[in-house]
Amino acid sequence: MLANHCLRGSPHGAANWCKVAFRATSQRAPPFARSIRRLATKASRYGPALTGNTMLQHSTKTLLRRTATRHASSITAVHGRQIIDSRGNPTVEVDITTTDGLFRASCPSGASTGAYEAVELRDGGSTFMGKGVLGAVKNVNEVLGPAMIGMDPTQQEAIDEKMFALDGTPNKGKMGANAILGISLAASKAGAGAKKVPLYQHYADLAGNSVTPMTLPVPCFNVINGGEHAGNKLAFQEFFVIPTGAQSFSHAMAIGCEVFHNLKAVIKAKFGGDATLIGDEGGFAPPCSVDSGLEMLMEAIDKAGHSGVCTVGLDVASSEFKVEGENAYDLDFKTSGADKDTSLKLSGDDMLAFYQKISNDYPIVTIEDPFDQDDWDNWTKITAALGDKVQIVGDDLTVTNPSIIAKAIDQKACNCLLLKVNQIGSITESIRAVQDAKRAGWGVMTSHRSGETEDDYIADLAVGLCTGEIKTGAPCRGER
Ligand code: 2PG
Ligand code: MG
Repeated sequence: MLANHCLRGSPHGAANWCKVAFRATSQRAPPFARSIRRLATKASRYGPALTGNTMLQHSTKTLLRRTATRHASSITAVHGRQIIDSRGNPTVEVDITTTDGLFRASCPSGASTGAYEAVELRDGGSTFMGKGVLGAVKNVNEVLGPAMIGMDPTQQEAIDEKMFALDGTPNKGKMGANAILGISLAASKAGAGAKKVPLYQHYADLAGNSVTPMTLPVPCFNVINGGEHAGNKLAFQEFFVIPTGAQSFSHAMAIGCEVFHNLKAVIKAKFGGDATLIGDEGGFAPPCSVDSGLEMLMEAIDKAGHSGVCTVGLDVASSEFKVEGENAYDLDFKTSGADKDTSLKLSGDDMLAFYQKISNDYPIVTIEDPFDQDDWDNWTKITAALGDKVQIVGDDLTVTNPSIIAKAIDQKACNCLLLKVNQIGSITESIRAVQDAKRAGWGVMTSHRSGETEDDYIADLAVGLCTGEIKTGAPCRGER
C-alpha cells in the first residue's frame, strides 16, 4: 500500500518518488540490516509534515498526554567507553542508567566529512593511527555525564542545552561532538524508555509530529561504492538503486537484494570475481567509470526483472575531488603521476552538463553533493537547471546545521537535506534542521555514516521525523 502524503510540499518533480514511502504492514524484513529490519516491524505510518502552530499544538497535546501517564524518571549514571566501528576505528559508546533501566547508544563516523561539521574529538598520536577517542570518553565520564545526574531523560532539549553550555564553543570543539552526541542519543533512548514508547514515537513527539499515521521510508541501496569509500578509481562515491515502484517496504527490500545479487553477476562477468569485493558501505567497488557504473546498474535492474520499478541516484561527494583554487573537479583524483587521465578534469559547467546528460540517459531521481561545499554558485545553478526533476541533496553543503540550511534555503542551493546527526552533534539540533528543511518544502533523507556501529537509531529517526527516505548502504554487512 502506498502513502501519498509524506513530505507534502516537496516542490520538485522528484517529489513523486517520495510518494512511495511505505505504510507498514505486518511483513517482516530480511534479517541482514538491523536498521531496516526494525523499520519493517513497526506497524505504523506517519502523517504529513506539520508546520507552525499545528506542530506546536500536536507537540503540546502529545507531551501532556504522555507526561500525565508516566512516572518521573531521572538519570542516575552515565558511562562512556571506546569501542571499534565498522572500519576498525575507535568511536564513543555511552550507557545512561535511569530509574527505568540502562540505555546504550554509539556514534557513527564519516570518511568524506564536510569541512563545517561539528568537531569529532580524536586523541592524535600513534595509537589507533591517532584516531582514539579516549579524550571524548573522558569528557563523557568526568564533565558531561556528571552534569546529567538527576535530569529527566524525556527533556531532550534541556539535556542538550546543558551540554552546549558546558562545551561553550560554536562547533563542540571543546567536549567533542562525539562525546555530546553519545549522551544525546543515549538520553533519547532513555526518554523513550521512561515514556514506555518506541524510540520512533519519542522522536515524533519531540518533533511535534502526529504519531499516526506513520510511514516507512523508501530505502536507497548504495550498491556501487567509489570515492573515499573504496580502493577503485571511481570518483563518484555512491550509486543507489531505489525501488520507488515497490508495493511495500518488504517488497522494496526484496528488490534491493535481488538487484544487488544480479549486479554481482554483471560485475563478475565483466571484470572477474576480484571486482566483486566490497567497499565501506557494503556495495561493490568495481573498476568502472560513472557511465559504465550506471550502465551496469541498469543491466542488473533489468536482469532482476525490476525495470520500471527502480530509479537510481548518486552521492557524488564532490568536495573530495574539487581542485583547490580552480572552478574544476578531478574525476581521476585517486591517480597520480604519469597514469593520471587529465581529460577527467572538468570545469563546473562541464560537471553541470554531465549531470544533465546522465539525468536524461538514466532514471536518476536524486543527486547528492554534486558540487563542493563552498561552491555555492554551482549549487544554485544545478538546482535551477535540474531541481524540478531531480532531487538535489545537501550533505557536505549543509552538514545538518540549521544556520547553513538557512543559507541554502535563501540561495535556493538544493531541495533536500541529508540528515546525519553526528554532523551537528545532538538530537535537538538535528530535529530543528529537519523542521527547517521541511518548512522550506525540501525533502529529507536520513543517513548512516560510512563508519558505523550496530546502533540502529537512524531507523527510528526516519520514521519519527517523517523523512520518507533513508540510505543505509548496501544490503550487505551487519551494521548496514
Ligand atoms: C555520505 C556518507 C554516508 P561519509 O557522504 O553521504 O554515505 O559518507 O559518512 O563518509 O561522509
Ligand atoms: Mg554524502
